[in-house]
Amino acid sequence: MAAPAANMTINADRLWDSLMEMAKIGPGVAGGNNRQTLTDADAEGRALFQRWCEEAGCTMGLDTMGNMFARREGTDPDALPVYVGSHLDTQPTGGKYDGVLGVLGGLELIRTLNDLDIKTKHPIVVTNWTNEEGTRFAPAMLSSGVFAGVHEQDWAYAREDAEGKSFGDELVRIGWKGDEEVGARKMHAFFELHIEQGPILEAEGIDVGVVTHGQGLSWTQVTVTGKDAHTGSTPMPMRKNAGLAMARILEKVEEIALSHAPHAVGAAGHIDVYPNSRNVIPGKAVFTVDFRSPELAVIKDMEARLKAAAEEICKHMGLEVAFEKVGGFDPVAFDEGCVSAIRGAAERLGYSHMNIISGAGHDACWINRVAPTAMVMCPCVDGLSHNEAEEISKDWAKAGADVLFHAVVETAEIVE
Ligand code: HGY
Ligand code: MN
Ligand code: MN
Repeated sequence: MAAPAANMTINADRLWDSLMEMAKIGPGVAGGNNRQTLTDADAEGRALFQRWCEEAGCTMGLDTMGNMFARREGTDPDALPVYVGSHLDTQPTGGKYDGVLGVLGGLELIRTLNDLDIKTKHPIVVTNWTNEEGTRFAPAMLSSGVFAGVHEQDWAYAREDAEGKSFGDELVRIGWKGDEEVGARKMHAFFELHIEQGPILEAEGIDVGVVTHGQGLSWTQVTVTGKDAHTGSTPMPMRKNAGLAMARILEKVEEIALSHAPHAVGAAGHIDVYPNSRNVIPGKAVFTVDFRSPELAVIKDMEARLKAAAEEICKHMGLEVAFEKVGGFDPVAFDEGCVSAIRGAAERLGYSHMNIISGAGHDACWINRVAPTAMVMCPCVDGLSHNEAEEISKDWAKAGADVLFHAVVETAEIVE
C-alpha cells in the first residue's frame, strides 16, 4: 500500500487549539478536567465533538452504548472502515489529554485529509468510546467492552454510580443513547493515539511509543465487615475495626506487587469506610485492589495471594471478608501489521521511537479482540496522569498525531 508522503503532516496548532477548547468543558479545580462519563459536561463535550466532525464533512453514528462514530466516506463504500479514536470522559481529577488526544487526534487526521484533498479507498471513522475511565461506573472500558462482546449490554446498563444512578438511565438522561446495535459495526483496523501515562518515553528522550502490548488488569472489590462502636469507650481488645483490617490488607497488596518487581503493580484507588464518622470505629470497609502485570500468571498469583492474606487477617481479627471481581482483562498483544504501520510511519517521519508495553488499560485492549488493532503513544511530563497537572508538549502531540495520520491513511489506502 502506498504510504503518505513524508511531508504530509497534521496541523499542530489546530489540534492544540481543539484540545484547549475541549478542556474548557467540565473544568477541574486545578487546571485539569472533571468531565466524568454521562454527566452534563460529558454531553456538552460530545456535542462539541459532533459539531466539529460535521463541520469536517463527517456523518455521525451513535450506538446503544452511546459510542460515537464520525465517518468520512471512502471511494469504496463497501470497504470496511479504518477506525481511529479513544475517549472524551475523564477522571474526577483528570488531565486535558488522557483519551481526548486520541479522539481529537483522529479529528485532526480528517481535517488534514480535507486540507490535502486526499481520498482513501476505505472510509475512516473517528470514535469516542463511552465510559473508558470506569470511575463513575465500573469497570473501565465498559462500552468498548460491550462492543467487543466482553460484557452484556443489560449488565452494563445496570452498573450504578455512588449515588445509585444506573448507566442506562444516565445515558438516556443526557440524550446520547443511539439506535445502532452496539458491536454490529465491522472494522478493517482500529488505531488509538494516547499519552503514555508513565515516565518511560520522556526519560528515554523518545518522541513516539510503538505499543506492542498492553499489560493485564485485575480489579477486586474487597468488603471487610466488623462492628461500628465508640472510639472512646470501647476497650481495644473488644474492637472489630474494619478500617484497621483494610490497612493491614493494603500493606499486603504493596508487598505482593513488589514481590513481582519490576513489572507488576498494585494499589487501591477506591476506598470507602463506613460510617466514616470521627468517633465511630469503622464497621465496614469497601475498597478495590488494582493489580496489573504484562504476565497473566503473575496477575493470577497476585489475586490468589490477596485473597489468602485478607482471609487470614480477617480471621485473626474476627471480621468477615468478601471479594467481588469488578473488572479486568488479560494482557494484550496488538496486531503486528498495525504495529508495523505505526513503526514505519515513525521511521518515515524521522521521529525517534521505541517499542513499549502500555501500563494503562485502553479501549484498544478490547477492540483488539474484534479487529486488527494497535496504539501510538506520546510522552507526558514526569509520566503523570490521572492528575489535573497532566501535561504534554505541542511537539509531542504533533509527533503522535503525525504518526497516527500516516498509519491510518496508509491502512485506508490513498486513492491517487
Ligand atoms: O484504568 C486504566 O488503566 C484506564 O486509565 N482507564
Ligand atoms: Mn485513557
Ligand atoms: Mn484514564
